[in-house]
Amino acid sequence: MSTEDQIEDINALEQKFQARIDAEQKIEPKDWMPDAYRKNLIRQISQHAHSEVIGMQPEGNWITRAPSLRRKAVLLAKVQDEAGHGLYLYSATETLGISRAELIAALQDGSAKYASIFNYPTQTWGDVGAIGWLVDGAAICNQVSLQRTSYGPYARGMIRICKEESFHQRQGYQIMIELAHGTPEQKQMAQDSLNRFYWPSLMMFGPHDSESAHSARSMQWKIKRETNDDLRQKFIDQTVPQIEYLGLEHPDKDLKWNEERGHYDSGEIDWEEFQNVINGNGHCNRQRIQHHVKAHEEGAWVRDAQNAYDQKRRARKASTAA
Ligand code: FAQ
Repeated sequence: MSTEDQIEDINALEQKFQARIDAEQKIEPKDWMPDAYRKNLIRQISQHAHSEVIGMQPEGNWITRAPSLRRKAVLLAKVQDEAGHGLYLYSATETLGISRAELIAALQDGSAKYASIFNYPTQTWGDVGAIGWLVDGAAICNQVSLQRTSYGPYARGMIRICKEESFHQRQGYQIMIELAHGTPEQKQMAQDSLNRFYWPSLMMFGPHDSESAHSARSMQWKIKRETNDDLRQKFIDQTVPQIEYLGLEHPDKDLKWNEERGHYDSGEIDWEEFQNVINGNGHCNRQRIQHHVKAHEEGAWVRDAQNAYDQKRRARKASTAA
């Protein structure tokens, strides 16, 4: 086949692929897909997986210090759920032809990112409430729309994950309700956590659409179903009455209802801070990766045992088949 024929062939395949996407058909692992679609998915889903796993650290830091046995059990369950989300998402990424070991190596050498929010420290119990409420709240906003993403394994993973995230958000908001309606010191703790986690939560949605490198392609392929700015706006709007109910002050002093748009206008995010954090210079970036490397090394014996067991099982199967 000549090079021209090959190009024509690829063009035809790409058109057919886009037609399937436009018709809302899911793309499955064994289907033909453009290489750029595969690579973009590996990038996004694996970074999502890394976020879930690294995201265990800030809250995990409070498991031994939770204020009651009940709170401890709830937080433990939530943090374990995040590990599960990471596993679903790593499995979904592996269906695209990349190994878990390669994905982990990319996280540890810094070539793959994870959500910026997890590089902020959790200084008080109020931060655990703010994370559940705001961080899981922002994650749900985004993930509800990803339930309709075009790649089948990712979409199915998202449906399951969203159910669990809703519980996470409620447990965080409940902590905030108790603090905000508690003693003046507790209320102050809730306000302080809201002040520190509000802006970083808005950054979770990524840069403005005009600055977003991947959005146009991802929207065309329906990997993303809503843009960074549209999702951020949804989150801003839904958070206002929640802050009012808590009786706390809104951290955005420029926030104003815009009758014409039917949305809140808000102050500008500190994009310099965002760039610093995603480029590895946030408060906790180094600590988060060091901790991951240590835990991964300490878990080597589990992977070795699993591999040895698999080898034995395969050998046994081969000898009974012979
Ligand atoms: N942090 O062109 P775009 C959770 C990077 S799950 C770090 O707009 P895209 C649950 C971006 O990767 C939270 N990096 O990118 C939980 C790209 O860099 P690259 C995670 C960011 O992909 C709760 C560059 O900037 N959720 O929290 C961030 O089209 C509590 C240009 O950006 C997901 O991952 C950021 N915030 O849109 C767990 C959802 N924003 O890759 C534990 C799935 C942007 O070229 C405890 N992901 N970047 O090197 C997405 O929806 C998208 O990937 C976006 C970014 C919206 C995050």
